[in-house]
Amino acid sequence: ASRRFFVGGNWKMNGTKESVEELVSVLNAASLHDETDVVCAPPSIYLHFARSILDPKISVAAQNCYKTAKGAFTGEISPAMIRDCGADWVILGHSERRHVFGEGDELTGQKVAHALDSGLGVIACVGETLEEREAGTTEEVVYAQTQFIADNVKDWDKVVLAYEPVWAIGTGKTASPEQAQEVHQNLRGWFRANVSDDVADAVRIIYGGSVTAANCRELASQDDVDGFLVGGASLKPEFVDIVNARA
Ligand code: G2H
Repeated sequence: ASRRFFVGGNWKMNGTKESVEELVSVLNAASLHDETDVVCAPPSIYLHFARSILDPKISVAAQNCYKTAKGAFTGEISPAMIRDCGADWVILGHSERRHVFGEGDELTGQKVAHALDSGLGVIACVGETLEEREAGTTEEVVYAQTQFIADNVKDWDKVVLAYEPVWAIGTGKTASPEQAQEVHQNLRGWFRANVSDDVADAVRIIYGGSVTAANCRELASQDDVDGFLVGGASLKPEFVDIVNARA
């Protein structure tokens, strides 16, 4: 595919200043494919620190943000603050936000709109639960989630869609390359039918859910898999192999 490969490392709620320094020194020293966009998403409290020591060729993302610039929203961070810390991206609608913290499609959409308005790129996540997959509603679920995101996007250049089946997240159960390709291809078809041919051809659809150095190459070889959102393995040196997964 002609789309630029995109690999994000979602560190989730992990790390210390010391472990961030160790991981950053591994990443800074690694030879990362030039044709791949690499983004690391540390916990918000380490955003500024990680940005200050990471090689500029690696971008930084926050893992979440709120839907307004400032105000009385104890515990939240805004896209303006994320940018002020030197980061360019934010992950929104991650399944842990949806399922652990009860954030719905509407709030996720509002966050997408505000983050884009504020100049951040957005890694927007969708994905079905095991129950939904077994009920045969995977497409219905991911299309509905994508619609809420699309309703809030004007410029798709700043958006990457992450397909993360909930049953594959942190479970060690990766979607098979065929399962991932099927949903990615269907999502691209959804863009063709509901947004435009140009967006369908250009938008990066990345896969997340137990991606490792061992399974990344076969996944990366699928036509509609344009990269990864990596959790557990992004904390380890094997993240470098995942960044370089595309032959
Ligand atoms: C899915 C993924 C990163 P993991 O949440 O967003 O995590 O690779 O640990 O399944």
